[in-house]
Amino acid sequence: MTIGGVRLLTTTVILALTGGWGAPTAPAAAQASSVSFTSVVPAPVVTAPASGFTHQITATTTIYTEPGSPAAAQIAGQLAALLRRSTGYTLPVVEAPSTTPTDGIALLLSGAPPAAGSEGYQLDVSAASIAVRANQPAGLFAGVQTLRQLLPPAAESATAQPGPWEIAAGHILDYPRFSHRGAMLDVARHFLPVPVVERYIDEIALYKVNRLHLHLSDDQGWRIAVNSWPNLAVYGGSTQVGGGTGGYYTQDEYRQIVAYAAARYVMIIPEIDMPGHTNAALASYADLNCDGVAPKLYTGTRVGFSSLCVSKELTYTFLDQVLGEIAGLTPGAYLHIGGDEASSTTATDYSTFMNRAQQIVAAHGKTVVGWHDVVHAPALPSTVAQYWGTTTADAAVATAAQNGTKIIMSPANRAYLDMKYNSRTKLGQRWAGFIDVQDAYGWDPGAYLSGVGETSVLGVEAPLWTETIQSLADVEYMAFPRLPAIAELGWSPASTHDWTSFNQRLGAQGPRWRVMGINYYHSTQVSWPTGA
Ligand code: TNX
Repeated sequence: MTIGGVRLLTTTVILALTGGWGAPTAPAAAQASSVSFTSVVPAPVVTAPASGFTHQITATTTIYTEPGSPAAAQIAGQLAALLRRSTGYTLPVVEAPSTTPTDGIALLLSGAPPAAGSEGYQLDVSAASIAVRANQPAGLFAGVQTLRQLLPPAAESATAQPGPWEIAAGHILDYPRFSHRGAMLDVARHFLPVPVVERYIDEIALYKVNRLHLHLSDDQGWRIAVNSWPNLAVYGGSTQVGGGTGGYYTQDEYRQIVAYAAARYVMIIPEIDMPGHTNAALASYADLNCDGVAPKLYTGTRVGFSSLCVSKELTYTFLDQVLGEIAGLTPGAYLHIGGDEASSTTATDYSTFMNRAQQIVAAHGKTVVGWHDVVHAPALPSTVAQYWGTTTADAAVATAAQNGTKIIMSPANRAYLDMKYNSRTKLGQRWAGFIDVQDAYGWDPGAYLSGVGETSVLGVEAPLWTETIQSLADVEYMAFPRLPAIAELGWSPASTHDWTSFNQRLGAQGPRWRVMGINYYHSTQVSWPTGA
């Protein structure tokens, strides 16, 4: 079979769907797979299982990419690395001109339908081969994440497992509903070191989340080295909530996170929160304070008490230099400037400040994201507002949206991963209410906020604030299983929204998370398979 032959298989699969299936020859060993073709999270746009036969990955399976496609080769390398660990097979990655015989897994940047767009893919599994086709590398990566979920959970194992490695046959065509599918980590309240951030990137990417917003500064800590203002990290980053030693990313470490994310098609969106949430900066430089007196470092969890000095010109020099350095380290289009809970700044000062801050970001070639409070400044036309309210109506946000402002939906009572699941949850907060899986899943980002319709919504984001969160295990406990719920709202068409289906598919992730060592919360709302 050739890569060209793989293309032919598409025709075959489509024939199968229209009733023209002949007598597919399944390998003798093939039997019903333990993993259903319909257990993928987020739900794909079109799923067409071809029941009755499976594809088997074996010791002779090869992973093919087309020549001259380094991005595809890199994605193939990632898949090979994952499966070599668990299967023990060699799984060579081979560049195959279209005439080379293949019987394996083909990852192709050709042959995908236009409907797949830039982030979508088409996946065809037959007895003989697996083909993922995409128009862009991001889509190929997304298709591989789907393929991972079609394999038995043991495929995620770090050590060799017995197999067999069967995948149910069928066809998927898939692409996202929204372009922004985000997660946020607050690394300011408790510092989270690089390996934790990288592991979280791996975990969110499996669910086709393509943005990681890093909340890099707050009252309790400044977490990124800034060469022009070195005390920010060295002093301002020296503690955290509860009084630990805190920490910060060097610029090289931040670049490492950006590169790690980029290799998983995740864009890093850095946030420097302002004018409030700035005690760590104000403590690091007395001159930033209106009265010239530096406050003490802060290790509590109150909000709303700090403000940069709006009337001092030095404040804007500071913004220009800090945001300039961060813009230079960040390939993504966005800089997040917070703007939330500025309750120690007057409304007039808030407008003055946010207007200048937005201009500074624009001058450094980036698009502003702000918490939705920014619409009161008002927002620049290009500024994206992140809705974090707990109500389904906000007149100022609706007006901004009607005037063209794009909105990221993070309603705190639905999408905040730091809210407790219920009254018995030890970690987390409760100010926005308890959020179990059904609450996280049970809303429509395109129709949630009155006056903010689908076309105004850039996407969704699940923030994880870390006042009570200190470790990877804590992060995982709060994110799983709710993060996949928010991820599905961001990716899957509204027409697939169905709790019964989601519950089944989410439950099927449990055995996978066990193998991956993810410390997930066993919500009683989810029908976990036995043993999960
Ligand atoms: C509100 S949401 C905040 C954060 C807190 C969070 C805790 C938002 C934009 N600001 O400062 O960490 O609540 O849930």
